[in-house]
Amino acid sequence: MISGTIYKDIVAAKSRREKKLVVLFDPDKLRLQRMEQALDLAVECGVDYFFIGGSLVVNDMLDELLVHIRQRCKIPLVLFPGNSFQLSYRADALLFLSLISGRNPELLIGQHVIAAPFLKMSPLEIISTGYMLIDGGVQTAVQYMSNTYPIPRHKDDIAVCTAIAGEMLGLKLIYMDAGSGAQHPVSGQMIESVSGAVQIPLVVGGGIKTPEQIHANFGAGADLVVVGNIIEQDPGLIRAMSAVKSDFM
Ligand code: 1GP
Repeated sequence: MISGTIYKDIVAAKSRREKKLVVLFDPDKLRLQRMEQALDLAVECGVDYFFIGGSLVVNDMLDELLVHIRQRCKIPLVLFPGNSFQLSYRADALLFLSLISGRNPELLIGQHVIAAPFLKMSPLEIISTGYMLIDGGVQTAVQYMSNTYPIPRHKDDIAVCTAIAGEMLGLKLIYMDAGSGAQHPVSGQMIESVSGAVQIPLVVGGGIKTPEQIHANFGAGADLVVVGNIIEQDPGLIRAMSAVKSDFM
């Protein structure tokens, strides 16, 4: 893969109405045997990206994990960092997340200032992302760690205005996340409202468990869907989940 092309590829796919499936690996939650199975299936079934990160990473496994995956396959590795410690040159790109649903200045701009000199020197493709936490029915790790309130799940208008503001600020992606292990994923109605209001690509994740939910999210306007927990539990689902993309080609 030529470096610096991930965002361009995402935009090009969106213009062709193609959809992308993302598997999230949380370095702390990985069980090696299942990850091996997930990697094999991801390659076989054409998973588009791996996101790597978590709200709180306790083990110092990030570099090791990235090297291991890179040895096994060429699927682009995109850092999805919970904080400015989760950075590594061994990935291909980084979602430079601004938590625009919250009002915590550290996660809107503070950590970004700290990380900026490292990122400026790094070979990573930096993708500025408006990260919107949506209430998923349970208090998720990201909600606690970020010290922010999520957007209420039925307040589509707040989500729409937040996404529009993010786009106007020049952010390149909107990521609507109900949080890992959410009881209720982001609703189809909210996805539809937000995707209709912004031009930039839309990433949706949190609590998604079935190929049918992925199909519904793509149909509602998500350009990329992220699955994490459920793949950790049952990597075999990658096959049916990847197959959903062909309905949108
Ligand atoms: C969380 O969107 C991701 O940030 C994935 O969530 O682990 O619930 O699939 P799950």
